Amino acid sequence: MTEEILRRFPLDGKPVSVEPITAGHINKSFLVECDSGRRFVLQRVNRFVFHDVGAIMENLRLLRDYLRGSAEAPPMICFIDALGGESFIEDGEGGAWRLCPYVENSLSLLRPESEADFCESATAFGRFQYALRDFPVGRLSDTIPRFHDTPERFRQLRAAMDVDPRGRMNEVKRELDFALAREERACVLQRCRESGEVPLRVTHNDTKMSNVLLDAKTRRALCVIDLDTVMPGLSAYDFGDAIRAGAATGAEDGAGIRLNLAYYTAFVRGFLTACPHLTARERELLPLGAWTMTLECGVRFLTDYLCGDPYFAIDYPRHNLERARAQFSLAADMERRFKEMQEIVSR
Ligand code: GN1
Ligand code: MG
Repeated sequence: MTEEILRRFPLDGKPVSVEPITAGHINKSFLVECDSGRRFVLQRVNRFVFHDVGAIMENLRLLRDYLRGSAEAPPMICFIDALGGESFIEDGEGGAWRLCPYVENSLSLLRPESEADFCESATAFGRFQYALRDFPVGRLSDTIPRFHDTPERFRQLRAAMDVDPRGRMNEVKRELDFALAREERACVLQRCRESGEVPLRVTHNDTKMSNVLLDAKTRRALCVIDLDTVMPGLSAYDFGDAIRAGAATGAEDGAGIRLNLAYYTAFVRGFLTACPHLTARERELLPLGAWTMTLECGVRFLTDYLCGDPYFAIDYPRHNLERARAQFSLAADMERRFKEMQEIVSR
């Protein structure tokens, strides 16, 4: 299949190898090498998750045109049009494929290896948001409607509980209690969005460390990737999701993970320096954003576990449950250290 697809893109040479890239829970990616030595990333977009691939590609086009030549923004990864001019290719079996250059001499770190790495990612995501501060946010489509609408994520959890299609509910009583006891506070951010207390921004919405490519030698940020969920959102989403994923003492599915305050501090410094435009209320909401994104992600993993894991790719049968537990462990630690988290932001 990949051979046929590749024939429809302007590669400069013949593809000599196509290897799967295993990072990411959603799309399928392949590293393609041509006989010229040039490398590309071929990607099959997950349509169960992204219903409108055209809308994603149109969002990316709008952003690319807006940021073209902007010195403020970190470069964004751009897809290569197919020979027929399409931004992606239909394979006739429901698959949507697209191609972008592989960024040579770059690193995509699952987790930061130093405070400096993490601060680099903060700067890159912060600059991305800052450079788009005047972009008319309403022109972007919601590629996944209500993506960080936490109350909606709780509704999805309750719907899964009502049906319990895999009979897994008895196994996850403790996790359900943990999440449901926190529902009210978890919905505060969404209320702030709805009341207009904080402005809608262009946000990335999936700000894991691995979504910033670092220069393998200098470890400076090269570009921001994985732009499928760039949508109207709150600054607290991007700050929060980055902290969730990068300022933890272990992996996303690591038992008993806690908050790494030194990494948290490094991220705050990078992000706030890159985002001088945030309002006082936005800054104030950042720690709550970190806690909310962590709890929300746990709720999403738990919901997926109850439903039989249709959404997130898993490596073993209870992987989504382990991920949910890890996120809840991190959220609980943030609760213990919330005052410190707030102080670091206000300093
Ligand atoms: C998914 O696609 P990937 O692996 O970068 C998910 C994020 C989660 C993340 C958890 C579209 O990101 O929202 O935070 O897994 N992306 C989508 O690792 O749902
Ligand atoms: Mg992603």
